[in-house]
Parts: sequence; structure tokens; C-alpha cells
Amino acid sequence: MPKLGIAIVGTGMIGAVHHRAALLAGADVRGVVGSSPQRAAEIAQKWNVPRAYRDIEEAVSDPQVQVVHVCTPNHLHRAMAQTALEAGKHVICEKPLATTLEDAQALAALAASTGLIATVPFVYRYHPVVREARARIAQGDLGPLHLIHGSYLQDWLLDPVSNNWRVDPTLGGTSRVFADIGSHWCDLVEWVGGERFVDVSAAFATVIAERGAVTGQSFTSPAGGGAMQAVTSEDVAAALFKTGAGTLASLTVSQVSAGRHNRLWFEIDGAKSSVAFNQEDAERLWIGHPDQREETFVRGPGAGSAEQRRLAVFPPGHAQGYGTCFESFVADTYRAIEGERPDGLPTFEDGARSALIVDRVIASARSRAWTAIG
Ligand code: SOE
Repeated sequence: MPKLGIAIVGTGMIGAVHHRAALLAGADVRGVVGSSPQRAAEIAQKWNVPRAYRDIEEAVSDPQVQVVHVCTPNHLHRAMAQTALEAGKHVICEKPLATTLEDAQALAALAASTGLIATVPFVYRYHPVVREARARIAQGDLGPLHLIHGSYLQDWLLDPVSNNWRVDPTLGGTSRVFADIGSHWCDLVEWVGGERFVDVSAAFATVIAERGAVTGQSFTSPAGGGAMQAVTSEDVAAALFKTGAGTLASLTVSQVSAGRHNRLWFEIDGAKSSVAFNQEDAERLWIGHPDQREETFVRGPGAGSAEQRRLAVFPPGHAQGYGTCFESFVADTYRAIEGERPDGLPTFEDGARSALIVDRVIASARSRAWTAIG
């Protein structure tokens, strides 16, 4: 099979993660598009790729490019992904798929009409023990679900000096913390638990009223400083969901919780047993049983469900993590392009589903009322 030619649009922290995953999946990285031609040239040299494209149009007119990775700030996702799809390119577009529900739905419809592969990196699906939890729930090990609960907590915006494009609704979208990380939790829990949310009651709070005006480059270096200016996007959010089967789910999200970095945590409690997963300790799945029995399933290729074993690249005890999830996701996207149907590949349809949940969460927070989700 000849190597897939790819172009990466966006050269920040997440662009570099895509670049690494693409190389490991055997792609031929043809070139990059940056926020300016100078930035593209600088990164093309750093990554040792042949082309620094002037813009997305130049990238999609390169016949050697079959796949475009969209890694820009959120407000550009719609235009970039649409240009790539209309040029007949497969697309991996960062989440959130778009900053409005209408744009996300339009992209999903366009992708479906072209038949091209179009995926969204809800990469926490690729933790092997997450697949183990999903398999156990699907085969009835937990029994009917009683309760879903959890949180996604970060602290990179705790310091009021910290700022980032995600804080500005014109670049990041109306919702910040919920769309940025609550979206991951909702995707994961719906996919693992097999039940979809149908109603939500949510509340948002901006606890840091003003931030330094200078925008940090990425979430690994958010402190820019400068004069203080008012913040209009939320730092924390709480949401109560009800699934179609009537199960209650509660979620707390924050980017200002000291000492929490990427603590995505969920627990799903069923009639027979419970499972819990912590993204910061992703080698283990906790399984709780009645009668004082607890179990820990450890990631590895030697036991567990077929998908857990498939994604367990290293022996148990040699930790995998976020990077390996990303690599597995990108490799599965490329497999789909080659005609395979990998299990659990998050597509633009999942991106549009996520945009719907975010839209309804915002509506509920504004109206202070229970709100139906589609
Ligand atoms: C920043 O909050 C961020 O990089 C998100 O945008 C990612 O989706 C999440 O995985 C980690 O945090």
C-alpha cells in the first residue's frame, strides 16, 4: 500500500501531536499550513517536511495530499474542513468540530454526502481499559445502569495572568470549559455506557472575572500577561443529564482546579457492579462488586476484551497514555481510508452529536431550565 500523503493545518501544540501520530502511522507528511507563511516555513523546516503551503487552498490543490488534518483554533474548523472535503480530501478535524451547531451539522452532512472519511479526535476512547469497560457493559456485566457520574478537571487557567485563544468566544466558541473538555467526557460516557443523554440541566460560572490580555501560545504556556480584561467564557460548569433509559448522570468540569491537570474521571454504576476510570491513571480500570469485593483490571495485551488487547501496544507495567491514544486514533482513521471499519472510530457524526449536546447545555445554562437534547 503506498503511503498516504497528508497536510497539517495548524502548527500549535495539537498540530505537533498530529504530526507525530501521522509519522508513526506511516503517513508521508507533505506539508503544513501555519497562521502565516513565515510560521509555516519555520515549522516545515523544524519537522523536515517538503512544503510550507501559503494557505489551505494551496494545500488541497497538492495532488499528493489525500488527507488534511485540521488543527487550527476552533473558529476556523468549519472553513478548513469544508475546503478539504470539497476538494475530495479525507479529513481529521479537531474538536469541537465547529463553534456552532449549524456549522457542525453542515460539516457532518457534507462529509456523509462525499463518502470521504471524516473523523474527530475524541481520543480518550482509545485508552485500552476504556474499551474494556465498554465491552463489559455491552456484555451485561454491570446489569442495567443506575447512575453515571464524574468530572473533567484542569488547572492551566487558574492563574488570572493566564490566557489563551480558547478564552475568547470569537475564536473558541460561546462555551469554553464545557465545549473544550466537557465534550470529551460526554462523548466518552455515552460511548462506553451505551446510553444517550436526552435532557440536561446545566449551570456555568466565570470565577476569574479578568485575565491578562496577552494570549499564551498554547495550553502548555498560557501565561501572557498584559493589562487585565473582562472574561466572558465560563471557567467551571456543572451539568445533570438524563439518558433515554432514565439513568441520571452528573458532570463537573473546570479549568481552574489546582493540582488537577487532565483529570477526566468517570464512574458507571450498574445493578451488579460498577466501573471507574481516571485518565491520569489510565493503566487501570476499577471494578466494584457488592460483598466487599473490588477488582483492578490492568491494561495489557494478554487478557480482556479483543479491543483492549488490540490497543495495548506495550506490555503491562510499561505505561501507555494520551500519546498512544492519539496514535491509535490516527492509525484507525488511515485504516478506514484504506477500506477497513475499525471499531469505535469517532466521526463527524460524533462531532455533530457533541455540538448538539454543547448547544443544549448552553441553552440550559442560559434559561436555567431543563432542556431537551435533540
Ligand atoms: C485544552 O484544554 C485541551 O488541550 C483540550 O483542548 C483537549 O481536547 C484536551 O484533551 C486536553 O486539554
